[in-house]
This record gives sequence, structure tokens and C-alpha cells, in this order.
Amino acid sequence: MSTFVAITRGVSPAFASCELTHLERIPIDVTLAVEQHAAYERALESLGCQVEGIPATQDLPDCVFVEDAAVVLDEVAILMRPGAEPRRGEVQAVARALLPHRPILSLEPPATMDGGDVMVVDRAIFVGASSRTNLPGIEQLRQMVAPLGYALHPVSVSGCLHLKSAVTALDEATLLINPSRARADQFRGFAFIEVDEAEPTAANIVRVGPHLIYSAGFPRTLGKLQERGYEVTAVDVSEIAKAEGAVTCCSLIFRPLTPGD
Ligand code: CIR
Repeated sequence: MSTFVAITRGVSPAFASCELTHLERIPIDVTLAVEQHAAYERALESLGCQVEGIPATQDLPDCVFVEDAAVVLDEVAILMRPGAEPRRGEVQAVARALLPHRPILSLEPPATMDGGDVMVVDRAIFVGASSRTNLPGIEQLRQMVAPLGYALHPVSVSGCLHLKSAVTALDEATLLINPSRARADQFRGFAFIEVDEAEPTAANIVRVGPHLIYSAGFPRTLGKLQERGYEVTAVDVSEIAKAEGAVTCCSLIFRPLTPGD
């Protein structure tokens, strides 16, 4: 049995019509995006993930970004209600993929929240109050997770799409952060590694147990991480980045339930 499950979804043929908030639209090579996504899935597999891929659909340009559709905890999966209305249709297929793995809860209107705004580190859940995530969403999530023993911490973010465009966890004690996007004093008790100043979008990294998957587009920050002893697999996600995506957005990674859980 694999150590982790990774839910992914293919790149839509309509990927070039993705939502954009902070970036100008520039041509996306969709064929290259498909190849890069396949390499990303291979990296997940090489680190012990059983990849469960959902097919892409033409009518959902951003469907590759499964992270935004759900938050998966050890105990439950919580379906999001994405802040961008055209993305709400992505949630159903992700829900079907999660059904064999977790009991399912859902955020309800008027809540909006993208999974990219939710960073879970141990029993702490940090939620970015971004343009995609509103206060009713944060309150609903707090009420769902409190009985499970998670503390929810709302966090302000600026100048980027999601909380995880500003900060992600390298391990249970250390955050990779761009402090001009999310103030470090909002994360008490953590150590920090700051992105290189020349790489402002470099704060997004995926954890697969003790391993990390990271964009090859940030060589300076990558060097810093390697100097600090982190084992990092670099992947080329140039086309995903043009859609305002990064490495965490393309998967939902969790431990499979074992009998007795
Ligand atoms: C969007 O604007 O919704 C997509 N083009 C990008 C979503 C990236 N998702 C993420 O960072 N979690």
C-alpha cells in the first residue's frame, strides 16, 4: 500500500481561459502544461503517493487546481465553495474522488473559500482572508474543525491570490514565507525561511511526508532550502504558473485510512 493518496485532475483543453487576478494573460502552451502536469504526477508517485487522477473537462478551465475544491484532514474532507463562481463546478468530481477516503462535510452559502487559502500544520489551521475566502467561510470552517481539535487562525494576505501563494510549511516547525505577502508575526512559534527577494512567488512548496516538491523556477530559494538540508524534488511548472497556480494547487495529498481508523 502507498504511504499517501494524491488526488489530481488533468489539465483542461480550455486551460488558457483560466481565471486570473494578479497576472496579465499571456499565452499558455496547453500541450506543455499537460506534459508538466504528468511529470508532477510522476514526482508524487516517486515519493510514495498513489495518484488518483480525475479526468479534465473542457468546461472547467481551472480544474487542474484540485487543491481549491477541498481540504482533507485526517478525520474528514471538507468541500470548499470556491470564491470564483465559474470554479464552483469543479467541486463535485473532487467530492466523488474523496468519498472512498473520508467522511465528507461541505461549506454552504454564503460561505466562500478556496483550499489554496487553507494551510494545515499539525492541529493548527491558518486561513487567508483573501479575495476568494470570506468571513462566513472562515466561521463555518471554524465550527466544523473545532470539535475535531483543530484551532483556526485567520490570517491577512496581500498582493497575491491565496494564503499559500505567501506561505507554506516545510515541516511541522518551519514555514517558507514571503513576509511582504503575509506577515510572519501571524504564525506564532514557527521558524521561517524567507524566499529570495528576486523570487517573490517562491513561497509555495508541497510536502509529501519528509520530502518536498518545488518549482524549478526558483533556483535561489531552492538553493537556500538545500543548504538548510531539505530534500527537494524540482519540477518545471512554467505553464501552471502562467495560470496563477503553483505546486500545492495541483494535488490533494493525504494518508489513506487504515482499518481501525
Ligand atoms: C484561479 O485564479 O483560481 C486559478 N487560475 C489559479 C488557482 C490556483 N490555486 C491555488 O493556488 N490553490
